[in-house]
Amino acid sequence: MSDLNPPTARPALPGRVAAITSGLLAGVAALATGELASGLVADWQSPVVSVAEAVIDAVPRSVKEFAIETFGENDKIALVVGILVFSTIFAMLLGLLGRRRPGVPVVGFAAFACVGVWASQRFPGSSLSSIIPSVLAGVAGAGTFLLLRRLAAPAGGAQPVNAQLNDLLNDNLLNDNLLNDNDQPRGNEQLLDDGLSADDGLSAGPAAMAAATPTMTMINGASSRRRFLVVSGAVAAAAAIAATAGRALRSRFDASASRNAVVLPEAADPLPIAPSTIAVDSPDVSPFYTPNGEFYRVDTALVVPQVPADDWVLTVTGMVDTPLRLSYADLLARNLVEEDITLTCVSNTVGGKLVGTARWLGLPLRELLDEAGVQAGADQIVGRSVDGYTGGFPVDAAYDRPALIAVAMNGEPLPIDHGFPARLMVPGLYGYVSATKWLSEIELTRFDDFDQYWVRRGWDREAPIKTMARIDTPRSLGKIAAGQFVIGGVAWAQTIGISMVEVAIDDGPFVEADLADDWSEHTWRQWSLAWDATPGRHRLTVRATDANGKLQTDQRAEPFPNGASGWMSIFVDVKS
Ligand SMILES: Nc1nc2c(c(=O)[nH]1)N[C@H]1C(S)=C(S)[C@@H](COP(=O)(O)O)O[C@H]1N2
Ligand SMILES: [Mo]
Repeated sequence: MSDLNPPTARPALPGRVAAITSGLLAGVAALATGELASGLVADWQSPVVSVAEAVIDAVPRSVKEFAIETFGENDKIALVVGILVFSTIFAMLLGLLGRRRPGVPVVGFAAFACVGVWASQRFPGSSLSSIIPSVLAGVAGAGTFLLLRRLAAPAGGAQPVNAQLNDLLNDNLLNDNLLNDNDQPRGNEQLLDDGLSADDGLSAGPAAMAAATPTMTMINGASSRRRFLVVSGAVAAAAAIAATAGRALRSRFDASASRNAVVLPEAADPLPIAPSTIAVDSPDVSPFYTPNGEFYRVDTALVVPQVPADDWVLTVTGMVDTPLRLSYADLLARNLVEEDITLTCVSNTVGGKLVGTARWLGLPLRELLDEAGVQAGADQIVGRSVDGYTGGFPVDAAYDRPALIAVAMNGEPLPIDHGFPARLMVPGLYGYVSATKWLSEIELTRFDDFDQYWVRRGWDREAPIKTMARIDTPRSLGKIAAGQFVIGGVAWAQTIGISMVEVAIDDGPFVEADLADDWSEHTWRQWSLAWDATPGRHRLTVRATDANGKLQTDQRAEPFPNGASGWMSIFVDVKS
């Protein structure tokens, strides 16, 4: 006991629980401030979203694949939750460290803000002002922490010995270089520490506390603890309101009102309505046209870009004689054409669902290129998105097939998820190179001069879609009744077409399936095969041959780096 400092010379420390709580609430205040700020200006983003998007762009493929395998379609939600969990743990740790050194959390929140500032400035087009949400978040975090810490450590005067003992037991360091501008009697540390952690006095109220504790110190402790709790509660409530308000304000920038106001022109030369003979007679085969709401979605955007049609401009740049600039109205005023095209994602596994067919309305890409005048030597067309994404494909693909700048999908303006106001659509090429959504620029360049988004991450430059057959019914590992069953599915070989689909049962021979009528070499083709199913477990294997007579390869390949291949095989249990 002899080495106890005189009471008046002892600086106060907030209790551990109070310190962690201060850090946590400061973190929550920072995040909420970022959300609120993001609701103020259209191109101010939530720092959490900016950082999450930066993570999506930065993580190696193996991590990305792990995330998709583990969380599936929820991978983006998992990322946001991960960032929130990391931020709150980081903030609590800062709170704890700030118990002795309040400068640490201040630096910590500044660092936190810097990450947000960096993430907000990753694109060449980012406005400088878009750093503001992160800066405000950092200031709110540091400020809230200092305020709460001060309320949690109102000490410096006389303190009961048990508080000092508690300090000695908890800490060995006695010479803290704390800010100590408080004038409250000592004794709160233990109250906050014990009280908050043991949860005993929270409902007792100051009167009960005062009655139960005879000394002045304890009465003051109770009231200062109460003040800490009240302010903490107020911070939490304000954060909830700020975050909610930010979200609500942000919905102002939603592009759906703009999309709803679009009046689509008629195609100059509309495609006929497809006859019913393009479909096989099975309700379990994927519909020929994939409804927009069921069309797969793949992109790197955490928050779908919201581009009102009136604000949208498309430029044609790079190796052209005359750079072009079109508004949405300019685009709609052109002679638009319709094309039925089956889009496929390179990440689609054998038998997977990342493929769909739609009727697209748009401007033939070649018309725009001819107007701009493609210069000799340009061999790559790069589509740039408002969100920084890029895809790139050979200039030839704009001329040897009906590539579009598409504005509509199955008779509706492009859904926002699928690229409103406009996207590229090129038959026969995987979406990552061709189908840039929220298109803002078409740049003519050379493959030698520019690597697009996924090419920088190791995927192939050239990405023709591989011929594939898929079984839609029966389901893999499904159970069906013995007797007549119609096996069915779809097969695709875009730009070539499908001439044959064959199915093998167990180790039996490949039998030719019935094909629905061919509609276009750019769309998939439905197929079916009547099967007299016998009880037991059976393996069904399917394979397609393209219109050039080329059988799809049975060589199994994973999607990386240029698309999956192999024959789809499933097992099915037939009940007697
Ligand atoms: N801006 C942007 N466009 C994009 C992508 C993207 O991440 N960002 N992903 C591409 C990929 S990989 C595919 S498969 C298609 C998917 O289009 P969908 O979501 O309309 O089905 O969009 C392409 N266009
Ligand atoms: Mo894709």
